[in-house]
Amino acid sequence: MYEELKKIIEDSHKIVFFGGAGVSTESGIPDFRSVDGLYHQKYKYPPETILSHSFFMTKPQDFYDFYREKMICTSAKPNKAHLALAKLEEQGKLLGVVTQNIDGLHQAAGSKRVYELHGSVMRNYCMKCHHFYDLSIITETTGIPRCKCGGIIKPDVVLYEEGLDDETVTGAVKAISRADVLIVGGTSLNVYPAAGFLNYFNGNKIVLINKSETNFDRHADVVIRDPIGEVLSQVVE
Ligand code: CNA
Repeated sequence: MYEELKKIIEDSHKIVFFGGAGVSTESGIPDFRSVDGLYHQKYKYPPETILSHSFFMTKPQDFYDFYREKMICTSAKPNKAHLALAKLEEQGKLLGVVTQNIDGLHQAAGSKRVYELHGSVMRNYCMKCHHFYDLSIITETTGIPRCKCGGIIKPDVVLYEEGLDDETVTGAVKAISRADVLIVGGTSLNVYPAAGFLNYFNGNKIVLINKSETNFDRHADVVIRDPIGEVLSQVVE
C-alpha cells in the first residue's frame, strides 16, 4: 500500500490534498467525530448548536466559554502530516492544501497555498468596523472580546448556518479540478458543502488516508487506515 502511494506521489506534479480535523489530532487537537472527539463529550449544549451563527449572536458569552476552552490550542505544533505536505509543495509537486481545519497548522508548517474552507482562529474581526485582530485578542481577554470602537469581535471562522467565502471556494475548486492526484485524509466527509468539492476532481488517482471508513472510500484507488502523520512521513522523500 505504502509503495503504491509512494509511486503515485513520485509520478505526479499536480497533487491536491483535501483534509480535515484528523490531520491535526496527532498535534493534540481533538477532532469532532472520533470516539474521543468533541461530539462525544458532554456540554450544556451540543457543539453543533454552540458553533452556530444564531448561538453566537444570542449567547456570545457561552459561545466564547466553549470556544476558548475547546477550539483554541495555542500549544499545538504542526505534526508529520503538515510537514510532509509543506515539503511536497516546496518540491513543486503539490498544487495546494484544501482544509476544513481552522487551526492554522498548515501555514505554521510552511505551506503557502492553503484554502481554509472554514476560516481560521488566527483571524478575528470587529463586526462593527471590520478591524482585524490576531489570536491574542481572544486568548488574552476574558468574556466577550470587544473592539476599540465598542463592536463585538468575531472569529473569522465559518459557523454552522454561515456560507463559505467565495474567493476561498473558487481557489479550492480550481485547484481540485486541475489536480491529477487527490489525497483525502483525516476527514469523515460529513460536513457540506466542503465534502462536495471532491466531485470537482477530474484526475487519475484518488488516495484516502483515514482511520475510519468514509462514503468516499469506494471511489479511491488506495485506501489506508493508519495515522496520517505516520503515512505521509513515510511516503514523502
Ligand atoms: P471529523 O468529522 O471529526 O472527522 C475526522 C476524521 O479523521 C474521522 O473520520 C477520524 O477517523 C479521522 N482521523 C482522526 N485522527 C486521524 C489520524 N491521525 N489519521 C487519520 N485519520 C484520522 O472532522 P472533519 O474535518 O471531517 O469535519 C469537519 C469539521 C471539523 C470542520 O468544520 C472543522 O472546522 C472541524 N474541526 C476542526 C478542527 C481543527 O481545526 N483542528 C478540530 C476539530 C473540528
